[in-house]
Amino acid sequence: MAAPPLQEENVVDRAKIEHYQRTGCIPCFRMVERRAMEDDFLHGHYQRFRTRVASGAVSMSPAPDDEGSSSNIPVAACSPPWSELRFKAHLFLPWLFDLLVGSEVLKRYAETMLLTEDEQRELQHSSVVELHGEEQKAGKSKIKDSTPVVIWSTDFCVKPAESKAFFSWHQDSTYSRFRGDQGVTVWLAFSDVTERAGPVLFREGSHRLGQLPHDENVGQEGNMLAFGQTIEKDKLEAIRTDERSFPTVAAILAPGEASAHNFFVVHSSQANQEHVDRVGLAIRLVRADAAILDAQQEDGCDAPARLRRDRVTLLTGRPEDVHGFELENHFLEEGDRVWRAWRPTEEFGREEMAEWKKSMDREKEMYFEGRGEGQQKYK
Ligand SMILES: O=C(O)CCC(=O)C(=O)O
Repeated sequence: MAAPPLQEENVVDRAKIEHYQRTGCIPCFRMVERRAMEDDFLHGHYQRFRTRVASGAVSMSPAPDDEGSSSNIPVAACSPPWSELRFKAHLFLPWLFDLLVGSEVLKRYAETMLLTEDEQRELQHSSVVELHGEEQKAGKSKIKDSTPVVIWSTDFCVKPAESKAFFSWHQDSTYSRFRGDQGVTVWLAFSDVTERAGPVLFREGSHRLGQLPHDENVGQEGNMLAFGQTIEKDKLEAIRTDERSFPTVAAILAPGEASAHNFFVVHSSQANQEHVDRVGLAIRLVRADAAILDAQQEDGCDAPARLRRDRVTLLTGRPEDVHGFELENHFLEEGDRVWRAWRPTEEFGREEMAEWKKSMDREKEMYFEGRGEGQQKYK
């Protein structure tokens, strides 16, 4: 089915992209069309999801290996907790999968924000209209042949009403281990995000600082990050007090609007003082060629290039152009080397939950590599 034409307000214009390249973030753009937001579309879906999880009705069948175990002791189905289900929910919620993978706006922003410097230079020669105007509205893009972009992960970021929950100052590159030019987080608002709701705060221009050292504060009260990771004190102080070089900007959003930030951008968010929960979905987008790790990226490691094996969802480009990452929404049919597409069709369905579990296990393997058992827990 052809994608619906983009509305004027959704067109990615050169000014926004130049702003992104200069500051490392876009504080607000409309991702979900206004007309699609009627009837509390996003928040309603989210509420039903939460209610179902809270009722304990989400159950995971045991893996086929367990079912066939020789012990003859039946293995009980388990109910994964919210702290896990909030990750990669697009794999078992068809509405969420379609919202992301079907979004022309997300695709246009993704492929434009993740251009390499060479690709950017090449595109300087294209006119604004060709690149970002009429062609986009017609569902075409001049840059569609560039490197594919994948959804590396998604996570619901929920700060309960009037809670002290916060995210300390950090960079998304730290544990994802992708560089700033390889990854961008698009943060989609599911509720109104006012000044008092603890919006995401960016330090503009901080992406130019590259990877900064972080300290861990595991178990720090209220910190919603898995390891309480925070930029090292002295470095953070230098950035915090330099409002001239790194101005603070808050992502104040209405439902359906989104912000975007480069994986190297220093950001945080403070307590939610509103009487309602603050709800957003962080969509982590990565260039498909980021699966190829070079020796430089591996701290002090002289080993030859190797591939990352994270499971990811293809957003733009062709499955055959993705090397290293394993695709969640495309697979090679055995025998005839033909790519087939996959999408979730049943909410919390058996097959859907099995795919989700496979991806979560792989994500944890990559994210917690080298950590002890006790620390392998998502918040
Ligand atoms: O939801 C928040 O307030 C912060 C989330 C965040 O740090 C991120 O999405 O990278």
